[in-house]
Amino acid sequence: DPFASEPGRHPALAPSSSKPFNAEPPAELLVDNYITPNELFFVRNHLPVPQVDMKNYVLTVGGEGLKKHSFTLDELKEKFKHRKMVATIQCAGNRRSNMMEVKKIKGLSWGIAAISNAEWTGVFLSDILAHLGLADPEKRGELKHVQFEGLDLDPEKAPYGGSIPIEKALDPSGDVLLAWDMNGEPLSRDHGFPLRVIAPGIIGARQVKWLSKVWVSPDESPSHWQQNDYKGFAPQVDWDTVDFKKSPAIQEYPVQSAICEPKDGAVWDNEEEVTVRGYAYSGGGREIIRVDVSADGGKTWHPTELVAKPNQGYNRTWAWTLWEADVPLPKDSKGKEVELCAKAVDSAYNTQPESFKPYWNLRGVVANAWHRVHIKVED
Ligand code: MTE
Ligand code: MO
Repeated sequence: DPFASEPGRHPALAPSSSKPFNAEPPAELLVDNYITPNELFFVRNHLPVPQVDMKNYVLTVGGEGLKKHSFTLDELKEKFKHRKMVATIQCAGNRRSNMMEVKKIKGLSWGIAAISNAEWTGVFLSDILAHLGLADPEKRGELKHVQFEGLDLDPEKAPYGGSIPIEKALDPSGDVLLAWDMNGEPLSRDHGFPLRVIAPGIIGARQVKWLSKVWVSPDESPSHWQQNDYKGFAPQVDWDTVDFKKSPAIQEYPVQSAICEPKDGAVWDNEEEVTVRGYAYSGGGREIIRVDVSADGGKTWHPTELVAKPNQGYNRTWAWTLWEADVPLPKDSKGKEVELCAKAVDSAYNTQPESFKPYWNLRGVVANAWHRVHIKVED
């Protein structure tokens, strides 16, 4: 059994799949903490968790036409400046279950909590690439992507992999880290021990765990997850007609928000107002500037208070925002069902679409329509 040596996990992480392990924390616990406790951080594994023997661990760094280097973890820590950064990771499949309400989708039925926030410590990928000589634009030539490989292998012995554009990797304001530490502790086995990529503002899939290789190339990662997964399509594209070559791999996430409390189906005991709490996040370093909530299915909107938010700078805002509001309930709500909706606005004034229907896609990725929760007001 390739899954015989999986790590232990916190009981609050309810798995949507156990082999490989995939789990999200309860949404109400998620918004209790600006920094997600390590044991509650969602887990998204495509393959068995590898067992890494530190006696043999090295990171290989190189690329087409470049000199190859290998670093032990200690060498990486000695050679390059240490950086700390708070960043949110969101799986591109977050909220797939909401999108599935429109039409069935093949894939894990993630709720709203395939997203978490942590402080990471590591070294800048841009510093390592500068060490390879790539800070000089002349040297870059046709090199366009930075590919990552993990130590987890599929049944054909191909590693998990992903890539990001070289511009993001080289930009010191892009803040891409190779991180060994999460909230002041070494990465746990589930989160990529001993080293992972933190490519902030980009979907989780590219933030390769159990990192073994960084390779600069004219091409994107050849891995299944870069080429034939984590891509969006128009709603009419189905499994008979899909051509994965026709759509670019998702990198930056669009603007997102969700209501974590109350829960869908909750019974509410106050007919005047309802207290609503949730998170908001946008990709590409864009800051959340506003979150609006409705208690009448989107007819009228109320402002929320951004109760915990990052202060990381223009197009460099990598961490999520938590928000809260006391929203007046419509008159005569007693005994009735009420639809709560939330939508966020980011610093590029992007906002969330009203419904999933025109955005439904067969992989169920980037599901970011208004989040809707139905509660019953007590009689
Ligand atoms: N890296 C490796 N090596 N193997 C994986 O299966 N899953 C990716 C990414 N990195 C994955 C990986 C996906 S799809 C996501 S969403 C994030 O890891 C999740 O990170 P987490 O498990 O630390 O929350
Ligand atoms: Mo993911």
